[in-house]
Amino acid sequence: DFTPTLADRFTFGLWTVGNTGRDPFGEATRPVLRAPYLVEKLAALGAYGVNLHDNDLVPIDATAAQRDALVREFQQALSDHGLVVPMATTNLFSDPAFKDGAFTSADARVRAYALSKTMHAMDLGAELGADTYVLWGGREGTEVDAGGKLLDALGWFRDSLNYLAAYSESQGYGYRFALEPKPNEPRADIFLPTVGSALGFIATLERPELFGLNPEFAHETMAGLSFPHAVAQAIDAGKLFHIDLNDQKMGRFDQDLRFGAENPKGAFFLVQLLEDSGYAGPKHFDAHALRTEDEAGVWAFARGCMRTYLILKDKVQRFAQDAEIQAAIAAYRVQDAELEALTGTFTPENAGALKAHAFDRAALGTRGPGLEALDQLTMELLLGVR
Ligand code: GLT
Ligand code: MN
Ligand code: MN
Ligand code: MN
Repeated sequence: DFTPTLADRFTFGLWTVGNTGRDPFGEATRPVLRAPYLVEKLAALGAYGVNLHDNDLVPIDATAAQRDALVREFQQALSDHGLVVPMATTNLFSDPAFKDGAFTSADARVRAYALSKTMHAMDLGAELGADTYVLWGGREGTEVDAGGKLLDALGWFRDSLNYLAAYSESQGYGYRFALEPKPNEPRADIFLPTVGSALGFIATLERPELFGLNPEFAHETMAGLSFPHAVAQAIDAGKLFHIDLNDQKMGRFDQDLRFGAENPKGAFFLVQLLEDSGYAGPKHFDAHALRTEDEAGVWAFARGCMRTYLILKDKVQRFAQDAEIQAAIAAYRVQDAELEALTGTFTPENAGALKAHAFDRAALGTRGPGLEALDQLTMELLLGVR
């Protein structure tokens, strides 16, 4: 009946169900909900965990005593309601100090503050049991490039990530770091804008094995790219460390819509990819209720994210068991034992035989692979008539 269980490993951020509806043009439309209350409500809905930025729980100007009291109260709520904190991250975007970047600021003092703040936040995450550390560089970017820092910024970013990985190891935290790309908003051009850029950058780090991706559905969509394609590349590279599920209309401002709300077909192929590849990490919904909603709308939003995932997971199983669909896929994937023997391994003999082989180019170009019929079958399955 599409009711989530802990085994589904669904998580939300404190900042997602706690979103008050503020946007660049208008004030909050909902009151602030405190972290222990959010924990209680998420647990009741069947979530497995809750993630946070340092300042979602502890205000940036809190005293040490205030911090400890808030953390103790939060830990009590977690244990009372059986929720875990699998992921933690740093708010390096709200405070005006970070207006021109954190790790990539041209001001060495801001870069140092960003490192210091992140180490404190890593301490907090470790205290709460998190094993994944997300790095979303919201302010890491530019509006104008007159400052001439493009190459320096990449170097500063790299130095910071190397430093933080060394800190994690020195403390025995064992974090896996997940970079979260986004093309723009709040900066005009954010550094490492896509999954592909982040993958390329990780290869240049001192400890690349400690770094992977936290791709977000909305962010690749904002870049005009396919989220399932991006996630497939992250999986292929062994770098899908975490995932942010939501939805987004292409070419719009950052919307963070309920998972599956806008592009259910893309969401279906994403769920298929996650389920078939055996992705075992948390499934994190990084989205929020529409600004129009009251608190009831917030919980309808959260329940909807999880239900849609489970409904699509059920569709994935039906897809795999649908004889007509599977026959169409089998027909689509043409096999040829003789040629595959020649292409499987390079030897001078295989290459020679392949070069000498006479291909029926016209036949290859004439054959229709049946994708219209296959896609229509998929649509009918999604629309509930098969
Ligand atoms: C912010 C952003 C998200 C990131 C969060 C983690 S913060 O809400 O829009 O995509 O995942 O820093
Ligand atoms: Mn967003
Ligand atoms: Mn986002
Ligand atoms: Mn996100």
